[in-house]
Amino acid sequence: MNSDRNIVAISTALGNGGISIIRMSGKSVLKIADSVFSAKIPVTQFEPRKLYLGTFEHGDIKDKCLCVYFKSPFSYTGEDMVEFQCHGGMTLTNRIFEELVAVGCEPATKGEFSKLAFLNGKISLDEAEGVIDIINAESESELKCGYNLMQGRLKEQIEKEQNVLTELLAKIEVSLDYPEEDLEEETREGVLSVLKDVKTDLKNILDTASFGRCIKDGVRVLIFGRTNAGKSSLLNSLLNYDRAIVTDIQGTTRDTLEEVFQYKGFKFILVDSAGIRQSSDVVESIGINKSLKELESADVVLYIIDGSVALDDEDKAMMKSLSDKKCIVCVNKADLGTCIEIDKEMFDDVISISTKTGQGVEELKEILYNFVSSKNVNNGSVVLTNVRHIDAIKRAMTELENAIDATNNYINLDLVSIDIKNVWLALGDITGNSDNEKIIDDIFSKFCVGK
Ligand SMILES: Nc1nc2c(ncn2[C@@H]2O[C@H](COP(=O)(O)OP(=O)(O)O)[C@@H](O)[C@H]2O)c(=O)[nH]1
Ligand SMILES: [Mg+2]
Repeated sequence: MNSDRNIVAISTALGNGGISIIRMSGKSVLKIADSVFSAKIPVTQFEPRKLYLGTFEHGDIKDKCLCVYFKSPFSYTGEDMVEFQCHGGMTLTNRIFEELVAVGCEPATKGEFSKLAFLNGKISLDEAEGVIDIINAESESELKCGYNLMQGRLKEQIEKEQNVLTELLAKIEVSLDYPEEDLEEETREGVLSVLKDVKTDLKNILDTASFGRCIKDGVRVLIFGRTNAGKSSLLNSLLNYDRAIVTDIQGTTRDTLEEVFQYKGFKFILVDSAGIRQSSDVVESIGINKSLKELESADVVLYIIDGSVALDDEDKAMMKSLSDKKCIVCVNKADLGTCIEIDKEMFDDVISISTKTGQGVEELKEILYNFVSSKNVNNGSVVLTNVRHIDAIKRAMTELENAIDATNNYINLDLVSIDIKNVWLALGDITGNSDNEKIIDDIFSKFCVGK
């Protein structure tokens, strides 16, 4: 695609910094740059991908800055592009941007540069989404997933399956074109075996979604237990600062409190909750109900017990109800001595901690880390973190089931091939080769202006 638009945007974050980058894309950007920038040689004679020092001068704006030209198709958008690296600072950057608009550029919309890159065949849709993920990454693991996506790791796998399906469709076509050769039965066997292989591959990719969700949304860790067990103290210990109020008064934490905690590149959402006890206080009771509700959405429960006093029936009942959850029992206040014994058969992990001395806190972080890394089932570079990709693979799997059922039930292979085409199209939604304008617009609207 090559429209007549020449677009411009400020690509760096607006604020006071050393340098700002303003970039343009379109057929006439070299000419536009020539009208505002002067260097040793005219801009129109610039060698591509080489930085030139010169002066930006237009209207009442003047700056000594760098300029670089990327010649189509070897640019991010695939069109001619020119970038200015001017001195940072909101006023100067905005004014240069305004002058470029004055000389014929149109302000780019959100994600327009990347959309052009997609429309010009420079990147696939999922690779573009990898770019957004890199920009928005809050943890190293998210960054890694974004990088792999941008590098086309998912695309490679999806296109591999699509190629297998295309070959299959061709094979079916041949068997239908030459019915006299009696190829149909032999073909049917082959079709079934290939479809089953594709199903295994897609299932393997889909199985990474649970790990992907933990990476993208963070692992939800609920700190749960009786009042005064030391839940808020543990939150503070894990965060390494006093976030929650800690007192020896029962019912101090009345509302749930969430904080993000990062460890070895993973993101955990720590949820401190109101302690469980019978309470006549209306606010505290609402808090207690919220804690119980949080149990449903937690990936991991840290059940905190005050180990310096005997377990009561309420503790025992509560622990029993947690046995179907990933639960780490933290026997706290080890500095005061421990007088209780926990049935280690019932829980994955039981550790002795003291938020006062820090004992066991590092061990607890390791257990949380091992929990999330054990979810990395396929150990590969592809991890599904994007609901749009997950949805497309699920749809592809449903169509695949239809194709397998139809093949098993001796339905004519020309009808089976319709299901196979649908699998192909559902997969195509991931990379964007199924021409769905709505998805494309949705994706690029999530970008920032200038990317
Ligand atoms: N000795 C000792 N006291 C602790 C420890 N952890 C918490 N506490 C105390 O136990 C009381 C209740 O702590 P808090 O974190 O508010 O408990 P929560 O109600 O479960 O949130 C406070 O007085 C804390 O100082 C610990 O490891 N050792
Ligand atoms: Mg508390």
